[in-house]
Amino acid sequence: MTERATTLGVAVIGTGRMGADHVRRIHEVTSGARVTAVVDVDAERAKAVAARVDGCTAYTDPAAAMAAADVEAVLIASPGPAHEATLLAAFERDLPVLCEKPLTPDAASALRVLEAELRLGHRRVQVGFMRRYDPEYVKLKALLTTGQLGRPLMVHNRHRNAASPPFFTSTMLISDSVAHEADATRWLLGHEITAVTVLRPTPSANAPDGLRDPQFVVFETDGGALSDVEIFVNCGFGYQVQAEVVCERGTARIGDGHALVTNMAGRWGGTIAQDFTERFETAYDQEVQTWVDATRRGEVTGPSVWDGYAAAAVCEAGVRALEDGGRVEVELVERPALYA
Ligand code: NAD
Ligand code: ISE
Repeated sequence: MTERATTLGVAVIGTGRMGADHVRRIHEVTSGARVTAVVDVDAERAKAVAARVDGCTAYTDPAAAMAAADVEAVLIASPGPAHEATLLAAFERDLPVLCEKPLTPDAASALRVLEAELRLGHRRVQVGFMRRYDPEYVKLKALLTTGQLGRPLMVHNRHRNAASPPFFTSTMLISDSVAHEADATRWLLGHEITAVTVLRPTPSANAPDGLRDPQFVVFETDGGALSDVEIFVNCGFGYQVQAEVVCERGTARIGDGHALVTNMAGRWGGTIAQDFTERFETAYDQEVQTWVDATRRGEVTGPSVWDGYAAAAVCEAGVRALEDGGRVEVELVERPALYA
């Protein structure tokens, strides 16, 4: 494939927390791309974000932005329920897409997206499971791949947010947050998740009224491993994502945040990141750069629509387990050859 000579014109759709951060990233950090359009149903927000970038036009309709001559690729950062319509519109123009996780919030809509990409006949989408680009997760995956530790038996994940946004619901702890561990577990182990159990301790007094926070989720995999997730989105003290893989001959653990340890006045310690933009800054930078580079080469790499669909199916089983209690099996269609 020949690499394109000009920079890639990107439309960023959704200019909230994540979208505005991606606009800044493409403008200031990423090479080979420029933001030529931003889209938000909130016109004032779109205009305010567009004003930060020379030559960027604000739109309220994703289809109008995709029709513009200077838009060659699309980064979707609207809320999960809006992703399907935007993905299908991008497929109509055969535009390359980086779609924030979750691909969609449920398995049926994710399957419709998968079927639409299959009709195109080629991959068009990289799904925003950015942990696959985080240097610590990359090291963990590389170590597991060497086989030195033997067969993975269990994964212990902790996923803590300082506070949840006002719109957060009990099911979103699974579909929006644990979606990351569904993907990380599949990717780290190379297994599909076959069943989900969700246990619910008495909610924290610091959780908003009615929010089932924290939750304890257990995945079973087709490789005979277990992966558990503590999801706690109002822990108060910061943003923490940790993973420990227990194997037959040893264990490996990431996310302790020991990059800087201080000793002072009879105490030792460090700091804890306060949000995802801080903890995963390098991962987002790598994710977007990888997407731009692959797109300019005419390729699609990284987490696929299949990965997005599989994570959505796991989360759907998780939401049922949360609501009804007990263990719920994950239902997946057969994996198409496009995603082999
Ligand atoms: P947000 O609510 O801060 O922003 C969403 C923006 O999209 C809002 O400005 C809203 O007006 C706009 N919007 C809503 N519907 C739209 C539509 N149909 N077309 C265009 N714009 C629309 O949400 P957020 O926290 O930025 O999350 C956005 C996406 O990013 C979600 O998919 C979320 O799961 C994902 N996210 C990923 C990470 C990560 O770590 N990878 C972190 C946070 C959010
Ligand atoms: C958010 O959407 C993210 O993706 C963050 O990475 C996660 O920590 C948070 O819980 C989600 O709401």
